[in-house]
Amino acid sequence: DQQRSLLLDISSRFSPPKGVKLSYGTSGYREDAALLESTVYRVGILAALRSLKTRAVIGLMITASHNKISDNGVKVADPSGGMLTQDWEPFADSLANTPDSHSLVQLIDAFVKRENIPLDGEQDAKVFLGRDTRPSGFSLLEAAKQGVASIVSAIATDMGVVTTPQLHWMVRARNKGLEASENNYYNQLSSSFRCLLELTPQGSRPSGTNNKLIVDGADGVGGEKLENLKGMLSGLHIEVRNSGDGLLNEGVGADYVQKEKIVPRGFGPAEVGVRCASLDGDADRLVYFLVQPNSNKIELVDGDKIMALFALFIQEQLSILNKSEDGTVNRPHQTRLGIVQTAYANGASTDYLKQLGLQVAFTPTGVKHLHEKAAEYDIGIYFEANGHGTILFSETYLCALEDTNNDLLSSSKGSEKQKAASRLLSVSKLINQAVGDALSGLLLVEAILQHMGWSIHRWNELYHDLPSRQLKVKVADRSAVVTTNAETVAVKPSGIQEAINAEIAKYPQGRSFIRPSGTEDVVRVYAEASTQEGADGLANSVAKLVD
Ligand code: NG1
Ligand code: ZN
Repeated sequence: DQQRSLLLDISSRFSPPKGVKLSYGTSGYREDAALLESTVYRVGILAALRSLKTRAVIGLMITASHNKISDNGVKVADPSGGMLTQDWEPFADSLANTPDSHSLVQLIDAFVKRENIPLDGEQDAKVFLGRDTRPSGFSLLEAAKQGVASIVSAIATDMGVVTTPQLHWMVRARNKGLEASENNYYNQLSSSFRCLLELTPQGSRPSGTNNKLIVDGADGVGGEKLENLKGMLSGLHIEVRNSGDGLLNEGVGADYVQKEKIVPRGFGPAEVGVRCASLDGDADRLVYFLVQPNSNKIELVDGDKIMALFALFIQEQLSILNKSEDGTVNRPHQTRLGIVQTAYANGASTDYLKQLGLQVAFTPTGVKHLHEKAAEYDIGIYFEANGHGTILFSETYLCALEDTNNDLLSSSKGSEKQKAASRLLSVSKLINQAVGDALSGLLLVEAILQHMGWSIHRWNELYHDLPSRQLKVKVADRSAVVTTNAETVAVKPSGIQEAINAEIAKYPQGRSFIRPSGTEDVVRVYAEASTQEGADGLANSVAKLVD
């Protein structure tokens, strides 16, 4: 039939690279860009099929985030704007690895039948395409378009060069029946930011130089987008550096800053005392930092600390809102606020959050896991230490909050309660509900600092990080390491966990775990201890056990 011959015809132009096994990992496919054409083509097909199955718009993003410029990658956004459902990952894997057009057609045939996908041409499939600034993105975009075009009645819309969170946001907005252009995104962020600033308590706004923020754009797409956004903001002075003239991710960006704890290119002694932030290559990660005097080292304010700031602010608003007239907390109006971290969260951050009385849950690494867990609460906050995270508000909770705010607006406009409700609503609009977003996260950090009247130093003092060390070990087969309990315990190779425990026992406040990376061919080692020497020593001895 028509569909079959279309697929055979187009797919014969895209052959997978020989001898490479691809796998849809923590963040889709990621490889040397030269190896990816057929994979991106096939992910185009997958996105179109997913759109038919869900009867909604699907996103396809071409990026390799913080990885080097010669790499690229591709990932799919589901109708909610979140990551592709895990049920489809095995299909994604078989699709990418099947050797030729005939096996491809057979595979698709079988999957379409099994999933009951309406492939009769009666229903349109819609896929939004986006890419970051990598030079290879242009030809890979063509491959994605061909993939979508291989499904009868599927339409691809090119959103151009965008951040990963922008594309996810657009998919989510469109599926809610809203307008979903880049301008709509900027408008929503800037207007909710303005609302939050208007609700800042009198007298807490820091003045003068305190108000300047310098942002390292990783020489990627985020810097350029922040330049656009910043023109729409008042009450905040942002200077963007590394916004695309230098080499992407080379000595710059959130990943570099967080892992190396060294100033990014273009920052130096002149920035001592200034609030600085760093985005990653596709602007879905955000960290803050302070340049240390007389060295190229930085004081890192990581994803965990961003989360602590968000949690504190949300908790404060909830306690105002949920307090009854006699000062006690209204039980029926208790809001389920949940915090989600991974084993990489600094132990000091977990202690701090628990000491605030918050519920802290752990999931394996990878945004899809954190996101899913956070979605179980009325308000769920998740962050990875590396700066990827966001705040999720459940639909039910948001509706109730809208109602409460409307009631308060008519009964006691301008009261503390009403302001707290308004602030929470503004947060839900400012913070990207689809996926972690460095730009929206940055605006929320800035709004909260102004609300609290805090400098970055004050914020950084919320708690002190335990010294930590991350190492990676190249191994023949990383899948030899199998973990359980949110990756904190290694069940394979057998005996290794006992050996790790024996090392941990040698260090005060020692903690360490190993896990296979989902994005690189390595086993990662993490260690924490009361001193930096301890953390380094523990990481090194655990790495030796893996080797
Ligand atoms: P892997 O390679 O699975 O450790 C890394 C990050 C994740 C996540 C993904 C996607 C660490 C330790 N791991 O995953 O948190 O961000 O990349 O980019 O930072
Ligand atoms: Zn990224």
